[in-house]
Amino acid sequence: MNKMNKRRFLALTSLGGLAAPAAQASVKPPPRPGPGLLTVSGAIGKGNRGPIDAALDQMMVKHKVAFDRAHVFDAPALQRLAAIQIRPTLEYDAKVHALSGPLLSSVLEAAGVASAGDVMLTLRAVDGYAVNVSLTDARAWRMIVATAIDGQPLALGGLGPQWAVYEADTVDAFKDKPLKERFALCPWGLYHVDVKRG
Ligand SMILES: Nc1nc2c(c(=O)[nH]1)N[C@H]1C(S)=C(S)[C@@H](COP(=O)(O)O)O[C@H]1N2
Ligand SMILES: [Mo]
Repeated sequence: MNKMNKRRFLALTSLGGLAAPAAQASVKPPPRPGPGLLTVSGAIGKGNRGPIDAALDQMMVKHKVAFDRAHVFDAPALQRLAAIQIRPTLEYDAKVHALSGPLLSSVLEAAGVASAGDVMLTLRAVDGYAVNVSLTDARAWRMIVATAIDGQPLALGGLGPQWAVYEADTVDAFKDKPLKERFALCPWGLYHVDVKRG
């Protein structure tokens, strides 16, 4: 028995007498969730975190984000949603790349956003860039929350950890625009979505 295990064993036995194997298994801590990568607030379901913390939620405070509860997705939570793949020509290198991740509408559904009626979204990125799109448009454009490019996870410092993006080449609203004008509504480094009902 190593030092840590011994300490834990002593703690267990002092709390509950000689712990049976089943009792020991039941006190095993749950797997530590990964870092929150995407926070959805506003007109959501019951959420999985409380209000914005004025002291510790520094980036959101700087970006003037406010909420009394929110739904935070870590990487496994995003991976659990059905992923789709799109193949847009990107403006950065004029090449086709494979981008994959859940539909933005699937992410919102998982956060308990009711799809009926007018829903406006603010998609906010780590550099403060933010755009407003309606859920109706996001659906029509098949906007995804991309988490991988060409099979590699998107990185913070590149286009990640998430990129809200569509296949501009095949979407009527964008396909005839010059490449440099197709992705203005696609924040890379997406980390927050605010949901408003009209
Ligand atoms: N996070 C973030 N996403 C962004 C932008 C940005 O400044 N920050 N610019 C938008 C605009 S206006 C365009 S045209 C494209 C390309 O801009 P970029 O060269 O700044 O990536 O990305 C869009 N997504
Ligand atoms: Mo732009």
